[in-house]
This record gives sequence, C-alpha cells and structure tokens, in this order.
Amino acid sequence: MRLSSASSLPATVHTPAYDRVSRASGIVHLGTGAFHKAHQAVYTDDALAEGGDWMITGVSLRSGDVADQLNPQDGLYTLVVRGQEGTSARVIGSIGRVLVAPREPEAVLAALTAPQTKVVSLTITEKGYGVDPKTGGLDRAHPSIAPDLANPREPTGAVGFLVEALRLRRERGTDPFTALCCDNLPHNGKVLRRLVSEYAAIVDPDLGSWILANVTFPSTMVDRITPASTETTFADALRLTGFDDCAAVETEPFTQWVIEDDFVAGRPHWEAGGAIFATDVAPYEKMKLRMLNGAHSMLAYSGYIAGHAYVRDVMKDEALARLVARQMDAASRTLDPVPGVDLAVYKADLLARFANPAIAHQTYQIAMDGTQKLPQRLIEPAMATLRAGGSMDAYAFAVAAWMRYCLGMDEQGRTYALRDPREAEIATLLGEAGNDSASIVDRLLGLPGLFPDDLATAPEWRRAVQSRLETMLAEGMRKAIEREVRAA
Ligand code: CS2
Repeated sequence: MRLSSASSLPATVHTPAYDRVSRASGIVHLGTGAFHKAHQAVYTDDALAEGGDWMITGVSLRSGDVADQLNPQDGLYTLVVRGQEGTSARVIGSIGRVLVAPREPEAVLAALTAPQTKVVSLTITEKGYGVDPKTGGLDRAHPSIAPDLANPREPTGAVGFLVEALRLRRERGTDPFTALCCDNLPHNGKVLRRLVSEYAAIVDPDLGSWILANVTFPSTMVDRITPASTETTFADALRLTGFDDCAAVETEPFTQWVIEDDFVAGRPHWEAGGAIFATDVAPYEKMKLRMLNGAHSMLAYSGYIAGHAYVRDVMKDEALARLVARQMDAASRTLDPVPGVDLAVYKADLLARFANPAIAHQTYQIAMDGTQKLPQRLIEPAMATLRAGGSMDAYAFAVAAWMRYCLGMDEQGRTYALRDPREAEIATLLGEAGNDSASIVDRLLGLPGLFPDDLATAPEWRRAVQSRLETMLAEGMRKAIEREVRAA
C-alpha cells in the first residue's frame, strides 16, 4: 500500500508532530530534489512541530517526476537515514504539494506572489543560476536566462521566476519575500542577489533598484550527503514503514545548515532542527566547499577512473584515502579560522562520513558538472596556495584527474557521458588532442572562464598537472595514485 496521510505508521518511525492540514504554506522552494528533501525540508519539519505557517510548496523547474511521486502521497515521504549503527526511517510532512513549472507556470507565479509566501528558497544546482564564469555576473546568453530575458512575463528559469514574482508583488503592493540560495556556491546569497538585480535592471531599471533596497538574499552553507535514491532506498522504506514510497530519499545522519540571519518577512524556527544562524557564513562555506566538496571532486575523478563506483570504496583504498586526507589538509591551509570549528576534528569527521559503509554514494554522481564545481572547490584554493607560495601538488593531482576524466573513456575502453553543461565544448576542444598530455592540458587550461590567467600561464603549475596526467595516461590511474602517495 502506498504512503499517504491516512497511513498508520509503526511507532518506531518518527512522523510529523503537527496538523499539516491547518498549516499554511510560507515557503516556496525551487528545485525540490533529493537534497532539498533530505535537508531543508527536514529542518522545516522540525520547525513546524514548534508552530507557524511554514509549509513548503515545492516547484520543479523541469521534470514532473517529483510531483508525480509526492502529490499522490499528499507530499509525504520517507527519509531513510543510514548510520554506522543501523538504518532508521522518518516520515517528513513539510512539503504540502509540488508544482511543475513547465506544466503550470501560472500556479508557480501564484504561489510566488501569494502574500503568505515569506521565503523562496532554491536548490537548482550550480548550473541552474546563469553565472557568467568570466565576470561572476549574469550570463545573458545562458540557457536558463536568455529565453526569459526575451519574454520576462512568462519565465521558465529560477532567476526569471524570482524577478517576475517580485515585479508583480511590487505592483500589487505585496511585501517582498526573502530569497534563500541553498546551493554549493561561495557567497551564494550575494551571487543570487547580483543575478536577480542585474536581470531585473535589464527588464526594468526601477525594479532592479527596488529589489536591491527591499529583498534580502542571505547566504547559507548546506551539508548533508544525499546519494540518489535506488531500489534499496525504496525497499528499506517499505521494510521500515510498511508502505510503498517511490518518493523516499536516503541520507547520512550528519546534517549542517549555517544561515545568515537576514530575513525581510520572518522565517521558520529552523534552530529546532539544529540550524545555526551566523552574521557571516563565508568562513563556513569556504571550509565546506574546499575541504568536503574539493576532496569529493578529487576522489570522484580519480576514484571513478581507478574503478571505484562508490566513495566508501575509495576510502577502503589505502593509497587513495591518503590523497583524500592530503586534499583536506591542503584545503585547510587556505582557510581563515572558522568560529567554533577545530579543522582537525572537522577533517576527521569528514573522513568518517566518506567511509560510512552504509552510504552508497556514487563517484559518477559527484563527477558530474565538473566545470561548474571546480572553481570554488579546487581552483580558488589552488590560486590562494599559489599566491602564498605553498605546495600545489594536491591541486595538480586533482585537476589532472579531472582532465583524465574529461576524456570520457575509462581504462577498459568504455565510454561514459561527462554530464557537464560544457560537455560538447570539451569534446570539441579535445577533439584532436588524442592521448597527448601536453595538448590536453593546454586545451583544458584554456577552457574560457575556467582557470584564471595567473594559473593557466604559471609554467610550474602547468608542468605539475601535465606530468601527473602523463602518468595517468601512460601507466594508469592506479600507478599515478601510488606514485603520488610515494612522493607526498
Ligand atoms: C557532492 C555534494 O555531488 C557532489 O558534488 O560533492 O553533493 C556533497 O555530497 C554535498 O555537498 C554534501 O553536503
């Protein structure tokens, strides 16, 4: 039987401790994927238990899958939490319904302009924003921006929806909402503020200044490892709850959310779920992006080519696990002190989380969208290290592994999709490079907007990347990993 609000669940399953029907929606969330369901929606479920009209109206900007799974279950879904001590289930009630933008754009605008909507949050992944990699501002030609700029009253992308909703609210005299970016981008609030105000200024200069004066864009650091759901997720949800749930998601016990406390129209008491409010989120973001995500990207590219399907397998590979720890050490040397955090403890916790045998997190999942992830995870700390005159080894290895991965063929000759928005550009660039490491390095270091000139033209850096890529190509990833460990 399928999970729904009429389901009676076993006492071992944590269920929503509030009357869902009597609570109004105060949040619209753009990008209601697995990460949102395992993170912000859980904090909101805890906050709702304390009170308030903070139900979430989810929005999918592309596919209708999430809506088709969640709506027949009244928005309820099972969160499967996998720890070292076992697996538990909890039913989350904070999402009331999910709208699908391509199917019902008017309903999305109605939700965004409703006076009761106080917060609009987003998890649309790095590539969903439309940042110009060269300027950090709005990329007018971006596929999620250009069509909306041409037809701003009928938006399809996140920035277009936000601006049109704010335009309508202003016109109707409705107070603005807070726009809350929850993606893994540094200064994510500032980035969104810049994109929204630049886009708005093109549509209507007055609107641009009104947004800057009246809307807030708090920055956030979000963290919870959330592998894509599989048949095992659904089987465990059924075993633990007694109900079929094709909307179930799985995650780890650890969760963290640090938020800048700057909300124009109030917010849920997310502290109930353990959220931390800070005046400056930047140190936490930088720590997480460089230590967790930087190490993740490095191990995803090298691990995938070395034949490791999951992060936990990488952590059982002694040599590669040492390089993961080295990556975290290198990243930590680029950080300012982080209030209340001992970086050695943070690193030890990360290593344990990565090694969690109950979590099957695919290296291939993390490897996607490399061009969108490398800058904040690896290139910025590499630049900081270059400026400080530190060792570039960890970054050279990580970038060489990404370049090796960009070839799109594993060591058994099997091809795979990069799943990167710049995949076609990379394929064209690499077209005639063959297996020539010097040529591959030249071409990829020259990918427009990715590597800053200071790095792309530094001869030692170029040599360091190329010698590693050369080993990866000539002798294989295994040998390259071993050589790297011996030299470290
Ligand atoms: C991962 C992240 O897929 C990826 O790129 O590095 O999704 C990572 O699991 C989360 O940021 C953890 O909070």
